[in-house]
Amino acid sequence: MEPTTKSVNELRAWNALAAHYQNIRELHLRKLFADDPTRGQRLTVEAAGLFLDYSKNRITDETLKLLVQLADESGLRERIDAMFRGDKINVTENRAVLHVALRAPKGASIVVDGQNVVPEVHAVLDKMADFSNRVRSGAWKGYTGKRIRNVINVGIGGSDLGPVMAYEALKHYSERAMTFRFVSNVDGTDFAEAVYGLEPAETLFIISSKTFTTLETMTNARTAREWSLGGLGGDEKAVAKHFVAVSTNASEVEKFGIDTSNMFEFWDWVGGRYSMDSAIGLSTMIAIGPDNFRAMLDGFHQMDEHFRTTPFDRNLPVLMGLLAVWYNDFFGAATVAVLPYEQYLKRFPAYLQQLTMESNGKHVALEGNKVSCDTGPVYWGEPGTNGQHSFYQLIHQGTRLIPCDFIAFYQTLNPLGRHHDILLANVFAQAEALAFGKTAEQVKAESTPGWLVPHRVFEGNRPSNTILAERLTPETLGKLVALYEHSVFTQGTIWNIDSFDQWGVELGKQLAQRIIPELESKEKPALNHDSSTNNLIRQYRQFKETL
Ligand code: G6Q
Repeated sequence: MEPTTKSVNELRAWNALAAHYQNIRELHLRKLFADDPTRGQRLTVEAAGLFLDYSKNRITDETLKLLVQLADESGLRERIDAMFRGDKINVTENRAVLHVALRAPKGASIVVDGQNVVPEVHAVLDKMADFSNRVRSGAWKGYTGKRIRNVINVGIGGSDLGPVMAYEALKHYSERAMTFRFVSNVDGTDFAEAVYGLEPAETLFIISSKTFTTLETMTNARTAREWSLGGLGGDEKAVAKHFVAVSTNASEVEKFGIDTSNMFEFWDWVGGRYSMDSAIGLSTMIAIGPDNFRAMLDGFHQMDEHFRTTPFDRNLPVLMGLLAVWYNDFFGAATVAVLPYEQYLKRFPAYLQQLTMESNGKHVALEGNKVSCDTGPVYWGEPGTNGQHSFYQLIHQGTRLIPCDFIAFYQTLNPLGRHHDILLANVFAQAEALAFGKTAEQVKAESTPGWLVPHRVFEGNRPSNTILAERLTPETLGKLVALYEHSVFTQGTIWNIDSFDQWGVELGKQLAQRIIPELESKEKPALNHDSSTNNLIRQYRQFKETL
């Protein structure tokens, strides 16, 4: 099928879905399951070791057929091919989108501007591996000859969230003799707490910034240099032993004073929020070692291949992306909850927030016209079972529909008595309760007083996906992240938006640059903002004068 430039609500499948929605909007999951005793096995798919149960979604076979048609009519096949081929599908920045090249095996060929980028990717990986091994073994010494025991990644957004999430997710595999910390916020507290109790002589900073110009990162990097040199006697030569950079911008790295032989490169075709598997993952590699890092890349690659080659009706990321569109645009569900039943994945929802919302939080289609439907839902979540004791109430009995992704593992990395069975019982129970609820009859049958019955009824019909995998390994983490990356891609393709730019973050940055001198100037500045902003600036200046 030819890709289309039609707006999404002009597509045949979209209109068929709108009509179909009217027919099935009231259809209850209780009925769908009662009518088809095999539904719980039938609506499942396993790929690359991830098992997806999507049976507890408010869909019929007809819904699925129409959603797959929507993917076809939206040109998803062509878009996938274009991405993997290295076409410049990030049109507003005129860039290829090739995070898939970061995990391509050595012999693969992916050509950007006439050049196969895969050998460069592997050259950087080898350089990272060599460096990581030297730091881990103690062969890399600090300026005073002491070995490095602490690694601090300084970066923000895509240069922070992936490394933080991956470190937490893979802590089980990490070098426990070393300390890993992360500084992102320009709030000095972040830096102060990150270095608290650490020895400069044993501390290595990784300055991670694609552009090497980001205000927060460069501010933190300069503070780090002062802290480091301050503790090492002030000799500039110490910088080479305690600072490395991950960037695309060699000249800025050099200006900062980092030896470019200690720079780990990546490329403009790697988007920030798609970069945890590039050199931005250097802290991850030092923590878990090169072999584990390569296993993670292999997991990513397995999911890439599944996404690239599998028919849409059995394609995990495509199915998840289509279901997200179904709820977002037809049920009007504004959010998706991601609920990992795995403590190590505690930062996974925060990571996904950037991946999903920076990618698909767009109101303009590729051609520049305003989109005709809602785009990117809000992604949020917390690990289970903690969430059950806070916000799940709203998911079960509130007035809003919140589709949930439950994530769990058959095997725990920390077997302790009955913990894991109890954990898994909870995840299964939550999905069951959301789908099937509890009727007034059931509540009455428990001798509940009449006035209390409505409060104790669970309507049910609240949809969820359940994703299961054997164990949280580096490889599994790679698969999970790639699953969501490609689900985001699928959604963005349906909405016909550029999932790879982020112009929405620019205005605030520019305004902050204008306000900084207004806060710092000795002279009272002439303020030309709105009356609220002017007043806030004056309030702050007045307070500063009292110090
Ligand atoms: C992600 C964004 C953004 C970026 C940060 C940091 O896709 O582009 O979050 O990662 O703004 O940018 P630098 O790596 O250039 O410092």
